[in-house]
Amino acid sequence: MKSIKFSFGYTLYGLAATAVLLATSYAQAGDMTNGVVKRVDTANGKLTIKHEEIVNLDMPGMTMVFDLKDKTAAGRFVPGDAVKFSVELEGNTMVITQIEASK
Ligand SMILES: [Cu+2]
Repeated sequence: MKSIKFSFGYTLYGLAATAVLLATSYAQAGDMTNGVVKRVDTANGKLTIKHEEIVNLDMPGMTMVFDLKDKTAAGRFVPGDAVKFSVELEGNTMVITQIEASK
């Protein structure tokens, strides 16, 4: 009886871990934010973007500077470009992990 209870608990733990993994990958894949590039800083790999609400970070729309995970990506854009991007928190810094021109 004791071993049955133990394995049931282990199964629940496994399900919870799976749910967390699914939630994490959903947030990464689904949360693209629309914005317009306002300033390009290729020297530091940063973009100033006027962005819509960032759902996964619970941030309302505003204009702000973002770090880019791939700093060379800054050179692909010029002010006025409409973009779609994903932002994640790395420590205390918000980092754009994915960005593309929107059609
Ligand atoms: Cu913001």
